[in-house]
Amino acid sequence: MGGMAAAGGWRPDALLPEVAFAGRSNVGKSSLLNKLVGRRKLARVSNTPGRTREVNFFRVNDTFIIADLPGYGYARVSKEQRASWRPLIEGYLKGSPALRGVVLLLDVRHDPTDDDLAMREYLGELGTPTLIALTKTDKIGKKLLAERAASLARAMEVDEDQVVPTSADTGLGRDELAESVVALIGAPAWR
Ligand SMILES: Nc1nc2c(ncn2[C@@H]2O[C@H](COP(=O)(O)OP(=O)(O)OP(=O)(O)O)[C@@H](O)[C@H]2O)c(=O)[nH]1
Ligand SMILES: [Mg+2]
Repeated sequence: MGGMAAAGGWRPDALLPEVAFAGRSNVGKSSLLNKLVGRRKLARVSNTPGRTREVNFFRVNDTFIIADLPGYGYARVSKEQRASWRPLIEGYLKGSPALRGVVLLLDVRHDPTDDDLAMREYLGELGTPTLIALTKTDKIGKKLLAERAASLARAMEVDEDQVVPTSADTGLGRDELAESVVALIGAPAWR
């Protein structure tokens, strides 16, 4: 549909309910979004972390909108670029009246970074319904996955039923995530 490149910049009319994908750079936001909507190249995936630098909006089935937020916390971009992300992401979250919830992605192999915890706290302050999607679960075994899911739920202070293990490679969690997103979309606006 288009993108929002700066805080307060263009965004589509808030006529349809909206869900946003947020997370660290390279965590797998664009890949999971593509998997979720069943298109290969809807959202751009790359080996260059920090690639998504705008809020990109995708209309799904003419019924809702998914916003792919720029990844935060990538160390190798310039200071100015990093500084521009926070107002962009926060401006989007505050200025999107149709936002129904956020899917916050965490790489299952890593503990949350300070940026992840700050994002979680910010969403908590806003009162935004939040789901945690664990990404790249194909990279670890099943037994470890159960442990990681429990430990990451604790670290993020959410119930385990708000945590969805996923893999853009194997498709694990795709249907569960779709159901959860549809539930968010169907819920009344929280603000
Ligand atoms: N094995 C595996 N690799 C994945 C998975 N999801 C994403 N990747 C890889 O991780 C890298 C980053 O994926 P992206 O989807 O571009 O990540 P992003 O969060 O959108 O990154 P930014 O747009 O830079 O914030 C790519 O090389 C993907 O192929 C997954 O579930 N399993
Ligand atoms: Mg991306």
